[in-house]
Amino acid sequence: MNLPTLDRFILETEHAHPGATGELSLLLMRFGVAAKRIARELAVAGLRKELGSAATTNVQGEVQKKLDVLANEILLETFDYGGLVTMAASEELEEPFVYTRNSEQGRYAILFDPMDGSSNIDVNGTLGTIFSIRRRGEGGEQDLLRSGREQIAAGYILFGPATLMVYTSGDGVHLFALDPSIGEFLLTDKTVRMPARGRGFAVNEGRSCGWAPEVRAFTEYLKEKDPETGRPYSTRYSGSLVGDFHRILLEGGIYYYPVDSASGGKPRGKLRVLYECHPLALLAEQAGGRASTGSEQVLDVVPQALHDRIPFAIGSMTEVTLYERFLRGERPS
Ligand code: FDP
Repeated sequence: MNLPTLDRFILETEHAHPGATGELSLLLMRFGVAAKRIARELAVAGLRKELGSAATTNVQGEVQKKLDVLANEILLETFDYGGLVTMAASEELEEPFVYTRNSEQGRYAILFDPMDGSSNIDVNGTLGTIFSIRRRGEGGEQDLLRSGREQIAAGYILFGPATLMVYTSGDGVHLFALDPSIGEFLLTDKTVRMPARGRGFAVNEGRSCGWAPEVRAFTEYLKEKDPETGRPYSTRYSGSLVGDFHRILLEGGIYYYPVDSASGGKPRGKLRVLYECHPLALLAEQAGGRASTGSEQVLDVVPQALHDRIPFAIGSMTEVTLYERFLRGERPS
């Protein structure tokens, strides 16, 4: 089977848009290169004893794993040449990294979570990298504090049994799998559509003591037996947002990480707006799904600071809409 490579697909898509400069294509292709480098590091990390903590914490006080740091370095280095990117914001960096030698001609800023699902690193579980591409502004960090609708492309790399790259540049969501024998990502699914409803939900229910009663009620509803409405749902929670989102993209359902007010919880939500929620929300909407804080569409959220967090629900239109209804205190009759 002669599947198009990532580069060929990106270039052909670019040619379908007269006037395209080709710069976005180059950026997307670079994420593909970074993905291959990170995948290789992950494959040998256990053998090289590169698992475990790095003895440092990130800006959010979370212990960094060696691979968090390594993936971050690979991504930063990948965009250090070519002159396109002026600024990179990362979960692992307190402030954006400025590419000084690109400052004149660069027209883009990139944002990423280099290693999502870090708790899976030491157990050979699913991991991901989430990324977003925006136009640069003139005002440094402040210019990144904008709505998710200003993203020009977003995607993720999923490191599982196969390495996948999934992206959108506003023209549908496309899925590629890495063929390690030739070192190329090949197109496996074009214009993926998320099912309008699913049968699974992904949430850390062990933390339900800290949730609002409305979130608990929603979860109980999913677990009730009612074959007519396809309940009970099945729980599918991997500890990796990218892994859980990918399942939902293909099979439908909902992932949620609500406000957790219990001690040791996340009173504002756990997931970061700019480099986790916005990019996945763009992918979800492009695939026909929905992403919500419970009261607002995620793409409309304008963060106040680089590492802001929000409560987050993402997935099929049916389940996310239902989640919003529960949070408003409504219940299906
Ligand atoms: P992690 O902190 O391990 O990187 O991005 C945050 C995230 O993982 C998601 O990937 C994951 O869904 C969630 O947090 C897991 O958090 P809990 O351990 O609190 O469930």
